[in-house]
Amino acid sequence: MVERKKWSENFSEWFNEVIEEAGILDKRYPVKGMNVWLPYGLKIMKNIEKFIHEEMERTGHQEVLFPALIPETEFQKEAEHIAGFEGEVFWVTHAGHEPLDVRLVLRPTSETAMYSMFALWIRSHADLPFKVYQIVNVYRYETKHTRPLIRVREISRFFEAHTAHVDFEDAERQIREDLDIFDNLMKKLAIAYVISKRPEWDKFPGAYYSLGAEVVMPDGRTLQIGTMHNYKQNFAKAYNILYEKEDGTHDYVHQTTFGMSERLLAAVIAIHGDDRGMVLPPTIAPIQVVIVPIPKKGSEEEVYSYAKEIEEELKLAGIRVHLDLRDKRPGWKFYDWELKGVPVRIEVGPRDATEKTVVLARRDKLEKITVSREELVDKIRELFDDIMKYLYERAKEWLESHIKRVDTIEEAKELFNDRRGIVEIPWCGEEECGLRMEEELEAKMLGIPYPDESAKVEGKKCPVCGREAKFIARFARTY
Ligand code: A5A
Ligand code: ZN
Repeated sequence: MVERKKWSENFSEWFNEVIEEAGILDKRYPVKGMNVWLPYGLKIMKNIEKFIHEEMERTGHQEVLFPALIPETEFQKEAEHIAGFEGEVFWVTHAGHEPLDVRLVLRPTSETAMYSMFALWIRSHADLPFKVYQIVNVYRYETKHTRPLIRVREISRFFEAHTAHVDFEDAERQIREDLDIFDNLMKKLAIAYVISKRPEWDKFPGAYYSLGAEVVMPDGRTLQIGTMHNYKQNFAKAYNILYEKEDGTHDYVHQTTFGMSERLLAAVIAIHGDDRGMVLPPTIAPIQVVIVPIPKKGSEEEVYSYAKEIEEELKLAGIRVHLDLRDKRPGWKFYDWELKGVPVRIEVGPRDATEKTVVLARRDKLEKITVSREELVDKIRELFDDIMKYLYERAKEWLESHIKRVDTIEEAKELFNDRRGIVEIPWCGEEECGLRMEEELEAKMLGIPYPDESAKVEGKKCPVCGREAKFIARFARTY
C-alpha cells in the first residue's frame, strides 16, 4: 500500500494545500466561506454532476431552475423549518435606496421557494409522483468553522431533488430509489459510506425523518456527503399542496428531498489522496492520461512525433488525454500531474519510439509497467478498471477499519482519542441518554444504522441508564 504520511498526520493542512496547489479553488476571495472555483476543480465537479444528471434522467426526475430569492412571507410558512434556518439565512432588505416591503431571503435550500409553485402545478393523482431537481448555489450563514468544499457559506454546487407522492408508501419507495441513486454515484467515485437514520433532535428542520450518508475522513472525523428526508405531509400542509384522488376527494401530497453538494468532491480528494496529492478516479478525471515526452539530445523530433501519434490514438479511442509540451523538466511535470491526480501517466523516451513500447505509470499504486504499442488502448482500459477497484477496496478497508462496536463509554472515548472514526454503542432509545453520550464523548450521534432492522441489538445494556438497549447508535466527531 502507498504510504500516505502527511495525508494521515496533518490532514487539514494537507487538504488546504492540495486544493490550492492542484488548482481546485482560490480561497483568497474576500468573503469568508466563499471561494472561487478554478477551471480544473470545476471540471472535476462537472464530471461528478454528469453522473448525477444521468441518474436523474434514468429515474424520471425533471430538471428545474428556481430563483435564488424567497419572500419572507413564503419562507415563514413551516414552523420547524423556520426555526431551523432563521439563524442561518442571509437577508436582502433593500433595493437601491429603498427598504423592501417584503424582505427577501437568499435560499439556504429550496423547499420554501418551490412549494408554493408545487401547489399550483400539482392538481390530481395523475400528476404524481412528481419529481424535480436542480443544481444551484445556496447560502448558509454557517457559524461553525468554515472550510473549502466542506463547510462553505455559498454552497456553489447544491444538488436538491424534490418529490411529491400520493401516500407515505410511495414516498418510502422514493427514499429507496434515492439510496439506489446514491449508491450508483458512490461506485463511480469509488467511495465507501454508511447510512444512518438521524436521531429526532438532529433531523432536517421540517422532516418526519432524515437519513445521512457519511464517510470517514483521514483524521477520523466523519463528513456527511448526502441526505434523504421524508417530510410526510408537513410541508404540503403548510404550502397547501393538495391533489384530487381517484375517488374525487382531496388529500395533501407526501414529500421527500435528497441533497448533496461539493462535499462529494471533498470526499474524493480526501479519501483517495496521498502524500503526493490527489488521486482521481478515471471516471471523473478531466485528464485520464497524460503523456510526458522524455526526449534526449538529438531524438526530440522522433520522441515528439511518437508522443503525438499516441495522443491521436487515445483521443480516437475516447480517452481524455493530454500531451504535456510545456518547456519544463520531466521530473517537474511528473510532480505536477501527480499532485493533480491524473490516473495514468505515459512516459515516452527515444527507446520507446524505436522499440514501439510505452511506459504506463499508475497514480494510485505509483507502479510502472511497459506495454507494446498495439496493446496500449486495451491496457489503459484495463488499468482504469483496476484503479477503480483498488481505490474502492482501499476506501472500503479504511471505512470498515474505522467502525468499531463497544459496550462502554470508556472504550468509546479511547477510540476517539485514537481517531478511530465511527463508534457504535448500544442505546435504549431515550433522547436523554443519547444527549448524555454526545456530551461525554464530545461527539455527535449520527443515528442508528439504516435500514432499521440492522440497528437492532439483543442482550446489551445502554451504558448511561443500564436499561436494555433497543438499538445500536453510531457516534463520531464530525465535520
Ligand atoms: N433540502 C434538503 C435536501 C437539505 O438541504 N438537506 S441538507 O441541509 O442536509 O443539505 C444537503 C447536503 O448539502 C448535505 O448532506 C451536505 O452534504 C451538503 N451541505 C450542507 N451544508 C453545507 C455547507 N455549508 N457546505 C457544503 N456542503 C453542505
Ligand atoms: Zn439509556
